[in-house]
This record gives sequence, C-alpha cells and structure tokens, in this order.
Amino acid sequence: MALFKRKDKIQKTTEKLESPYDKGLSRSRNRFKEGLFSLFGRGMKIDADFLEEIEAFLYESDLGADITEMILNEIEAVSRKKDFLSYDDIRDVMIDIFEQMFKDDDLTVPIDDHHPCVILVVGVNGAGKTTTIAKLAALYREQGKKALIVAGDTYRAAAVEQLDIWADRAGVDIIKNLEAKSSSGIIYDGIQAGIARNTDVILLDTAGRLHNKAHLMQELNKIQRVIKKLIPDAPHETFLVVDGSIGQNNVVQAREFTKVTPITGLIVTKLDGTAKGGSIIGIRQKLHIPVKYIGLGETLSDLVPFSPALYVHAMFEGF
Ligand SMILES: Nc1nc2c(ncn2[C@@H]2O[C@H](COP(=O)(O)OP(=O)(O)O)[C@@H](O)[C@H]2O)c(=O)[nH]1
Ligand SMILES: [Mg+2]
Repeated sequence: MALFKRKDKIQKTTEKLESPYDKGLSRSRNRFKEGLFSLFGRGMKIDADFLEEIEAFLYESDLGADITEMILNEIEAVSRKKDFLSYDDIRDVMIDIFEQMFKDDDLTVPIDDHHPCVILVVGVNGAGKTTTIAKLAALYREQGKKALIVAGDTYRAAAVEQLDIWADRAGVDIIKNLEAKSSSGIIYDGIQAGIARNTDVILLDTAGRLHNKAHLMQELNKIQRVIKKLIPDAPHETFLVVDGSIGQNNVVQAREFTKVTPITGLIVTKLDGTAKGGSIIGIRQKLHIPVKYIGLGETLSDLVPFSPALYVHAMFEGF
C-alpha cells in the first residue's frame, strides 16, 4: 500500500489546521509548495533554461545534491512523455522519491522491550538535546511510562539547572549533581537510581561542547562503558539531535558522532523556525539513519514522532 495519498483533495477542516505537522512546518511549506507552484503553476514546458531554474530552486530547498539530481533526472524523464508539466506532476515526482527513501526505515523506539529502556542523547551544543529530552520524558509519561532524566551535561552548572526546570515541567524525576566532575559518573549514578526506582525509561543528557574529536570519542566511550557495566545491552537507543534550521551543515558534524558511537535514530529540531524543512530529506539520505522524532517548537508538547506521510502532506498539501 502506498505510504502517501498524493491525490488527496485539500479539505479545510479544523482537524487539519490543528495538525502539529501542518502548523509547525508552515514556513517550509511556503517555500516548497508555494515556491513550486509559482514556478510551475498550471503547466510549463521543460527546456534547459527552465531545468536550471528548477535546479536552483531545489538546491535552495536544502535537499542536498544527490536528491536534487534524482528529482531533476525524473523530471526530465517525465517531460519526455508530456509537453507541459504542472505543479502536480512535480509534486508526484518528489513524493515518489521521498517515499522510496523512507520506506524501509524502522521508526520504532524500543521503550516496551526493555526495562528500563536506556536512551542516550548526543549532539553538538545548541542542537536542542536538553529541550528534546524533556519533551521525550513528557511524551513517555503520557504513555503511562515512568521516566527518569539524568543530567549528564556536567560542563556547565547552568545546563543542570536548565534540565532541572524542564524535568519539573514534565513532571518526571531527575538525577543530578552540581558538583559532578564527569558525565560518566553521574550517568552511572543515574542508571543505578533508575534500576532501583523501577523506572521504565532512562533519558541521558550529555554535553555538546567537546573541543575536539579525540575528546568527544574519549567521553562517549567512557559513557558507553559505564552504561554497559550496569546494563550490558544498553543503550537501547542513541539519538543524535540535529538543528534542522542549519540544514545540510549538520551532515559533517553528524558524521563525527557516527564515527564514535552507533547512532540508532535522528531527532531533527527547530523545524518550526525555518523554511529548510527539506533538509530532513538530505540529512536522512546522507547519514542513512532513520529520523524518529521532529521538534516543532519550544514547549513540551512540540515534539512529534516522525511520520513520513504526515511530513510529506504538510510540505505539499497542508495549509
Ligand atoms: N523553535 C524551536 N526551538 C527549539 C526547538 N528545540 C530546541 N529549541 C531551542 O534551542 C535552544 C537550544 O536548546 P537546548 O535544548 O538547550 O540545546 P542543547 O545545547 O543541545 O542541550 C533553546 O533555546 C531551545 O528552546 C524546536 O523544536 N523549535
Ligand atoms: Mg543541553
């Protein structure tokens, strides 16, 4: 069965207006849908000049070079069969390519398979790790899980305080130590506490400001070791949080993380504040890691499980 209902009639119902995808991705939709519509309108003849214009548009949409090329090739192929291509034709080409890319992604998070389920969260400074951890805790709590947050960013006292406030808002316990000297020490204590308290999900925050690759590697290796000392098959999920508003620039940084620790899922944040929503496609394609959640705002409820179908709907059909 097709993932996307591409020929859906646009229905102006309140339900659709309230979809977090349609609302959160409105800036990207302005670029994608309206940008494409203004290029193609009801129909355009494809020649070399026009292909260049499309190419420029796709590059600016931050899809990445490979996907851009795939789309252009497919547009050329379709244009050999049809004199005039319309917005609908281009949308269908793009949806087909996106559908192919996401079709084998495993989007599940194993919170029901482990007790406790240990989730490690990594990423560069400012990507949105701390905020995302609070959002995840709130989400799992809503699902009836007992969640625990561990303040593993020991580089700044302010980071622990920030997480403390978030944990309070989310209504979940936090393990912290303002005097802690190392991330791995507090993470060890946190997991021990999580086991003792019969926790369902343990969320581990980490520092993003690690001045060089050797340091990053050393720190993450140490964290992995202490986690495994207590729970040999943990972490059960390692999320890399990336800032969606900087788009493809994430790829280089993200690769550094994948070299030092196995990443099982991506979380793309700040998609509400940017027109670069297309970057999900490029990042996913380059890193070959499934996107499991997206961040669409700064409050607790602004994290949603990633759904390729809803994402594509919001980019091409939403309001
Ligand atoms: N608009 C928006 N802002 C976000 C989102 N996620 C995080 N932020 C903001 O990004 C900034 C950095 O977040 P933080 O969680 O401290 O990042 P960390 O350094 O990786 O822990 C904060 O101001 C957050 O409110 C999001 O999905 N949308
Ligand atoms: Mg942080």
